[in-house]
Amino acid sequence: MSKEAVMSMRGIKGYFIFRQASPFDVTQLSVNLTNLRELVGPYHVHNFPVPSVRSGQCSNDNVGGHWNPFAVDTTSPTYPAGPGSTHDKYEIGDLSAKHMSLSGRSAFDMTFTDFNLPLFGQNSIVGRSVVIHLVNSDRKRGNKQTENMGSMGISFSLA
Ligand SMILES: [Cu+2]
Repeated sequence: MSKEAVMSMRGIKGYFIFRQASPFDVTQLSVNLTNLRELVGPYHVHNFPVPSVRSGQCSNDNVGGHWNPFAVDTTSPTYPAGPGSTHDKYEIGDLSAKHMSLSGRSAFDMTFTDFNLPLFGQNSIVGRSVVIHLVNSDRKRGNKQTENMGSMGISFSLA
């Protein structure tokens, strides 16, 4: 299965592609973004889709907190501040902590392997949203509504 979230907001253009061949395979996450102007940092899968009536537009719509079906405690002192821990230690949706922040970048073109980012089953990210946050957003406040650089829906047509 392959799902794509395409964005073109506030001058930023690019996409996230999520690929997982079966529930028993790892997920490949490809991130390609241009014209970031060093404005953004964290990016996450949030709980709810961007309302379809406004999708494609820049939005601060409430898409809920980070997708975290295993209730990993991000306020714990042992919660990893960045990449390097096994993926089960992070919220499923905390993509930038698991892989790499966008901060300080003008462009970004990377592919990551994620052992805990399902496109199948009850913990799937399909039908949710990807949110890119301004660089000065606090990760621990990321569960609340902070300034978003733009939200975009992950396509969830399952044909
Ligand atoms: Cu977020």
